[in-house]
Amino acid sequence: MGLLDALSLPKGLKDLTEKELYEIAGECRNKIIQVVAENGGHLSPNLGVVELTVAIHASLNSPKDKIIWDVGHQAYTHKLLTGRYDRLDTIRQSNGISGFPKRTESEHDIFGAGHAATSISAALGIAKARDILGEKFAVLSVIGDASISSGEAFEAINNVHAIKGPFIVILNDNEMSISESVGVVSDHITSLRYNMLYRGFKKKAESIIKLLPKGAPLAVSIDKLITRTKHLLINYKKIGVIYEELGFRYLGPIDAHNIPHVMGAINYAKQAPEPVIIHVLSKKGHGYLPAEKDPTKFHGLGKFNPETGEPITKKNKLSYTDVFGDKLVKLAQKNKKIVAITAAMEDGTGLAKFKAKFPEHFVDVGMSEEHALTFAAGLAVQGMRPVVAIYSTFMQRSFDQIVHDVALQNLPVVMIMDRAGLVGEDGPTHHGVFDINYMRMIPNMTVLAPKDHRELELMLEFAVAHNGPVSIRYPKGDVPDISFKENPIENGKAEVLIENKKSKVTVFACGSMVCPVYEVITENNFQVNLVNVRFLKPFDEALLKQFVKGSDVIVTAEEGVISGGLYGIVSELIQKDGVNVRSYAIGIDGESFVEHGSKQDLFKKLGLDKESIKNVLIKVVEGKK
Ligand SMILES: Cc1ncc(C[n+]2csc(CCOP(=O)(O)OP(=O)(O)O)c2C)c(N)n1
Repeated sequence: MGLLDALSLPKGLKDLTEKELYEIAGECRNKIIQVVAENGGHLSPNLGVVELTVAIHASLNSPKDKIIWDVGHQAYTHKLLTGRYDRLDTIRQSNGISGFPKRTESEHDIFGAGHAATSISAALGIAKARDILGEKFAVLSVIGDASISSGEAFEAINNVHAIKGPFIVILNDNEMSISESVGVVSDHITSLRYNMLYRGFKKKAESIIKLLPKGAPLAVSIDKLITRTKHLLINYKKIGVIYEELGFRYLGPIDAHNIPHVMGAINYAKQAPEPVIIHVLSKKGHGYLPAEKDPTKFHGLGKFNPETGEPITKKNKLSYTDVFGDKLVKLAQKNKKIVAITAAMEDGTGLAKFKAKFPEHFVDVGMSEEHALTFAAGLAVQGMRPVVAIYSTFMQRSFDQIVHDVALQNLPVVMIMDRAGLVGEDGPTHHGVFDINYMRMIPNMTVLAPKDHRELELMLEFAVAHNGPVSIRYPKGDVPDISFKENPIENGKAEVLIENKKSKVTVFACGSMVCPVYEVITENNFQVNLVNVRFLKPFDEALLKQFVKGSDVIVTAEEGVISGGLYGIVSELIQKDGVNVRSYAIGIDGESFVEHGSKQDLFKKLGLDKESIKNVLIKVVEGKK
């Protein structure tokens, strides 16, 4: 039995010696490596903040003091220190704890997350409420060097001057997003890291902190140091002063793996009358060699062997992401107007090969989905063919840019939405289940969903040649094994896959649901028509009318929310024509957010798996639905 399960946490941290705090950190690190090896999850971001998290909890009084994690993918130590040691093994699994902070899970998870750059805004709101209500507690947010360069973080920082302390932002600087951080803000933070003056400053600050008893008020000595250092900085292109001009007191850089140093800084900051930004330097993957060597691979991963760091299941099938990446390279060989854009996810979206082949035509804008879309609109104005690849869930960030900058001006921007549908273990913050709905309602948009890898290739060809905005959605994972006769893509035309003149039941399926429905029909010899929708917008109204005329029931199948989705489209059109035909939806009802869990479990629970589809079709064919 270790210290972790013997103590009452996080309170018990207050009575520990420095040595014991490091012991706790060691136990957390081992537990995290063991659990992520078994369950998959985020590893290198978590290993990078173990000591930092121990220091935060040893210095503050959670839940009275509020700790807010940006993105939240690095909160595993926080979970271990706040009563979830016994449940960490269940993390990301069906009915287990979440891989992100979640308000319903613990009173210590003051603000849920999953998407980046929300923490400073949320912290400001909490601090403002505290001040209005006359309450007394510290508010602290932890944000990475990539997330702090996102728009929302900038907007929040612009408001910091209006808030009183104790208000602390810890900038966790590891020089990494998922891959290397990009952009001027990141360069600026890096220059703070490497500036020799700051190295000197760091040493001095650290030696002073070291001399003081744990938790002692540091205001006087640090103040002196800051004044001196600030003076030097002004002479050195005002590096670092920028944060002070924005209303923060700047402390750092401090070694994030040095518990007493971080505690010294937090203990100072929690007594400061103004907002304080503490710049800490951490190493992603710290303490686990394979992750230190390749922090990108270990950012988020599946099960692996903890001895070697090797993945348990080797990837040997083709994913939609691979198909997209390879096809875009082929298209760009002929079409010199293509520019590929990612928002800090070049590997995840399959653009690494494109970047290697066409570096001048590749742009990583950082974690800035809003900017990515308007930037693409600008490229399109000048006659380029921008292809923006962003996961469905993060494309939500760009909604206004899609409406206002792209669609309203009818600009030919191609929007690629990977991870559309259920993503599994990452849960509700990451499921991409709303994109059919929000894309299809925008005028000028063309909205596509391929059923397999060949159709994705054809749709991509169509999209880069189309004179207007196009979105293409496809799911996480491998392409299906079935092969179909190839039908060319025609604007606004669906594809009839199974036609059964005598049948009174027609299924309209889109994207990832087409193949499982096809298999269920053919394996069971059901007398049912099957239409692959292809275009959610413009929708093939004529074909729908034709099938509605001959059918008693229309079934829709989609990996997304049905209200306003494919079911919404079909039922609106049926209503419009006042036809008397029943309709049935296979999809996600949208009444509650879909929890985390394996894709397999979620599909079963939501009635999207083959067994559920079969049961629906049996009942529909028998007239019982
Ligand atoms: C809005 C948004 N875009 C993209 C992502 C995907 N994503 C998750 S973590 C991450 C990198 C975060 O880097 P940083 O903020 O520096 O934190 P670190 O992982 O280095 O601790 C990215 C791009 C996200 N969660 N939210």
